[in-house]
Amino acid sequence: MPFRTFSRRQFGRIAGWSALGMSVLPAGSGLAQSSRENAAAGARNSSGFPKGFLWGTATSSYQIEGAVKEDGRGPSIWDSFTHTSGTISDKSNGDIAADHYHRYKEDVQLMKALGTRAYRFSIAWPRVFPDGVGTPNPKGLDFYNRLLDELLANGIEPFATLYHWDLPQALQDRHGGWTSRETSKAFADYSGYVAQRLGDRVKHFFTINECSRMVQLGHGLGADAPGLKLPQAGINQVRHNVALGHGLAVQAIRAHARAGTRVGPAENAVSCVPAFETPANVRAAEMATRELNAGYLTVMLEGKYTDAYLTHAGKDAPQFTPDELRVISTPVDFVGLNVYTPDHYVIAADNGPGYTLAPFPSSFPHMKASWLRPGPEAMYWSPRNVAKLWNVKSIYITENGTSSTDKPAPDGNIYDLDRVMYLRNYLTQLQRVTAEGVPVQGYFLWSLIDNFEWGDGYEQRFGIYHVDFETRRRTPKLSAAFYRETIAKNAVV
Ligand code: PNW
Repeated sequence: MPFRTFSRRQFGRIAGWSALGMSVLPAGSGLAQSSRENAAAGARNSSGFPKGFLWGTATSSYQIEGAVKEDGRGPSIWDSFTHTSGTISDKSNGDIAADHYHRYKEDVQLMKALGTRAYRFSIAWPRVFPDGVGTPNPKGLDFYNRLLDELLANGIEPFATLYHWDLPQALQDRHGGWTSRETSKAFADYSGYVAQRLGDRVKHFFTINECSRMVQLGHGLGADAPGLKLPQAGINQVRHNVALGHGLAVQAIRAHARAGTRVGPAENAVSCVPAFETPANVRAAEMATRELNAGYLTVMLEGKYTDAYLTHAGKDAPQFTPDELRVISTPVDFVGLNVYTPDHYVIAADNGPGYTLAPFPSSFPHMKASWLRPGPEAMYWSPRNVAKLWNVKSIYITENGTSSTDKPAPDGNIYDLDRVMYLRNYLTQLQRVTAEGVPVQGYFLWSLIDNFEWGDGYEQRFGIYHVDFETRRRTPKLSAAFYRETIAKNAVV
């Protein structure tokens, strides 16, 4: 347990936060004692989280690992995409990224210094199967063996995502990637293999990260790998194949992992917030949640596409069989939700769907990234609507966070007050939803360290530890101290 073995003084030394006076405590007062007192205070205090609430951080393979040609890793569609001109705003790539492949031990110490007890990371499919299918690459899997051992030795529970968008290029070349069900099947084979090999230490697997973004940005807008701009029928078929891949993977993991292994999706569900809380608006936001997630969580949890989805798609509807719908809706153990921003504020209306999605005024505020409009209520309504609509009994917030300008002040520290403000407000809503009994069991802050932010390259920093991309040195931002204090108190601070 990190609390027992780590003092504030050590946090200051390892994380370098001593300059802000965070590390000074009377001699002998270890974090172990203060954290117990704090947790007790949190339980009494209305800002407290449930006892045993799981605090963690999240990352993904291509965004942090680097080492893209090491130990037999095959190329992924993100290697190809970043090396195509005009795709990434700062012309960068993930070839080295945060060099986590070589610095994972240091990064585990950063997690420990925060007091986190869980870590969500992703496994790079092309490290394990360089060709997508066929002969596995033991050296690739070994990296994750080393990482898991290091996490467990430091009291941190691993939560593994099987797909965070780095598809083996071979599958794109051979089958057109997710445009073909062959990729859905290959994903299940890879998932089953990983579950068998790592399932002695990984008890929680997420299948696919954010189906919605990889479908829309990767296959519709062309802004993410593989950079396709398919017609609507093609996009709808990819969406179906991805959902099928999720369902097949759930079955493969169940077939190959140890008993008691838990599995579920990690989805950036379209977040629908009542514009203000009247019973009619609350009901309207529930209906909008179901319809606007029709091709993702709704089909995964209900086993059918909604009538409105199929009517709207018309001749472009995906081709599917009843058997595929059964596979897609294989029961999951939990739902992971990435929550960044309210996608829609919803108002009840006397129209066909029963609601209006209010347009955002141009004056609505945003964080550093223009898409990231702060609406902390999304952290209440997303899990609440998912739990209510589908009777989900276990939810994890698999990502939440923001980028910030993150310029060091003259004293060298990064006072990321906008990130602290954002996190405090979202965590206040998370506390509210847990206090009302919605079964959210853990929270993974995106992200542990600054990393390669896809099309935005290194221009959007989401870490609570700053990474100098020249030296790869990690330095805690003020938000790291904020998160550490929140965890120690198990309450919003
Ligand atoms: C997620 N939106 O992407 C991804 O899972 C991460 O890999 C990424 O680094 C992180 O969030 C920050 O962007 C999202 O427009 C991108 O709502 C866009 C949205 C949501 C999530």
